[in-house]
Amino acid sequence: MNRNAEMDDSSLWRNARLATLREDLGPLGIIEKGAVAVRGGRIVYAGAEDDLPSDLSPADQVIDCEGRWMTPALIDCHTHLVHGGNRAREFQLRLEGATYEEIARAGGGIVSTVKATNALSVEELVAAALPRLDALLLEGVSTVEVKSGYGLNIDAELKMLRAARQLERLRPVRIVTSYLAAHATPPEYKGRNADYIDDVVLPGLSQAHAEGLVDAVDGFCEGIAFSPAEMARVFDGARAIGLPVKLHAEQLSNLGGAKLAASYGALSADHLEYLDADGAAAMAKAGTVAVLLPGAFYTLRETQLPPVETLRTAGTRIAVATDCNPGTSPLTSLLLTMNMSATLFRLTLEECLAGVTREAARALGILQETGTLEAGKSADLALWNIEAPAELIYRIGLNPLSERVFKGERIAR
Ligand code: DI6
Ligand code: FE
Repeated sequence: MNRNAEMDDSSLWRNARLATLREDLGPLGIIEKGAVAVRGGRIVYAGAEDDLPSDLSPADQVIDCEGRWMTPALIDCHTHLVHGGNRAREFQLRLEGATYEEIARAGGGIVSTVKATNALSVEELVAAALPRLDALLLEGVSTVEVKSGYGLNIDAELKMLRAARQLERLRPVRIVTSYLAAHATPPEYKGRNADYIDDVVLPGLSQAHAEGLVDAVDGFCEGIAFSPAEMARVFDGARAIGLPVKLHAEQLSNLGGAKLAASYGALSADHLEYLDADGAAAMAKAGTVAVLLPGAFYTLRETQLPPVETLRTAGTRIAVATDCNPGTSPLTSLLLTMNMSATLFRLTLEECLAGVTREAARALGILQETGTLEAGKSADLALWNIEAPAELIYRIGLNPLSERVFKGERIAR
């Protein structure tokens, strides 16, 4: 991946068709014949070229987009990108009939990735994650959320978060971290979730926070993981140090996790196949974004669809993400994620595109900074070789990215 040697102080992107994703401009926030002016890495104008204030033109660099479509750079708001090993063998076993829950209860699943992750150094974790990160970036992604959760002891959880932060220094990308020690119970704490929370999850959170490694606190609320009451203790810990929360909820059953998350003002509740109307309403009221993860739905051959119509009726915001993880979603393509969201979940074009831009930014609490083409935000842009936005969600396996811009800097494909 090449980076331009020098960062131009000012640039002007003209002759573009903009899908700004600004809600006040109607579906996709489209501006035909648009221009985007950038100063010091930030958007100072995104609108009709005809209305461009004269002091913003010329610029150090003027780029003729030749009528190409521009969107905000894409955001993957739910990944487990940093981890050791892979679970191809488990995939093979599932092909022979084993279920995800059976594998998890037999000590496979998450726990096998925990072993592989514990065995690696920070540098090795970074090296393992980079190809996955690069795959995302090549499709126009500029922000990636990365969770811990395969360490399950304090040192290894911190190691994962340090690796995640390191990625930001090695690539032109914004990394947002989530502390997910409450992902699974390690074998040495089997049947003793409360002790695991006391000994590892909460003290590890304090340490990680003290080192500036945590942007939010996550958990896996499920029969095979943590109960709502247990998650509430973790969330109390997050609240005590002023960190926002989010939750893997209602993925395999309905335990009321989404409602719990909403009661803590969570940024998002994720998965949600088994969510009920009560949970959707509680999320809408709290402003908690529903993050749908079609890669896990697909990989697990889930048949229970997330209640999309219920979410729409409730007015719950919807984002979509890869859930990139070695067990249930070995997926490193947001374009394919959008296609799956459309075909499997019947999300509209607007929902798919907003789901990887504006709503994904909202789910990470960074909508002020990125996620739409709007003056004041970071100049995180994606330019596409397409005739219409629907092509972004329609094709399977074609990457039409022309170029990506991160904080005003042009990144060659
Ligand atoms: N839900 C998931 O789909 C992943 N984690 C989670 O809480 C699966 C993690 C794994 O199987 O490794
Ligand atoms: Fe996940």
